[in-house]
Amino acid sequence: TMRKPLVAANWKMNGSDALARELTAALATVNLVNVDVLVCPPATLLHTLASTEQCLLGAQNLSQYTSGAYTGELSASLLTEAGVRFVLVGHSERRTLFAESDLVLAEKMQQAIAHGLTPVYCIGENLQQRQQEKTGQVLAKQLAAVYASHPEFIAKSVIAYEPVWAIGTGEAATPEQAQQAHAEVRQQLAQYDSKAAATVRILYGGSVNSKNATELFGQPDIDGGLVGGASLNAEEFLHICQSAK
Ligand code: G2H
Repeated sequence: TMRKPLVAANWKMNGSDALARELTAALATVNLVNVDVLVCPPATLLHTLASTEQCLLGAQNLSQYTSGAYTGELSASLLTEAGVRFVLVGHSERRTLFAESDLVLAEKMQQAIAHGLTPVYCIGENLQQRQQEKTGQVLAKQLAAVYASHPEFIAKSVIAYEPVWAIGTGEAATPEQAQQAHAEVRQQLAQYDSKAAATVRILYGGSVNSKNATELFGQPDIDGGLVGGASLNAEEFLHICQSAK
């Protein structure tokens, strides 16, 4: 495929300096030429991974503001100075636990792209929405919030489809469920820019592990994964990276 797979680790508020070192050492033992590996550690660990050639570096969040009196926040330019090239935007934990609205997320996407960061824009339906067969609608709304006014952002983004009911539950979507949602996302994006929709990488997230990765990543519209819990074990994460081709 024309889309190079990307496997991303989202450590969330976990990990340690030791894990960062262990992971780079593990990645150095294999030759992962056909897959991009991205690690998104907590911000205090970015420096440990910044000089490694074994993986790309990402942050888990950024501010919607450029600079100023925003205690505790990190701007896009602070992140780029720290060696960051990717940033998660709109992870469901940010949307729900920290009440990040579509409006704020659209601003964060603007900040990321204006500073040359590649945003990994996370979308996905919750269990109730799926049961009510509103998945397509939810994904369309989350995509529209960013891309309707900025179709040119699609080519500069990575998308992560993460069904909320599969996050950290050990219950991943089936490959068929995931493929269907990914195809839907690509179709939605094609309304805004059909060329970019064909080339944008859409990652699956939600209880990816070394056992289910191969089949998930083998689906035609799944271009890799966003891995939480299973990325906290270097060997397991390595296996998942090797499942993407
Ligand atoms: C979904 C995923 C990583 P986990 O949040 O973003 O986490 O693999 O633990 O479900």
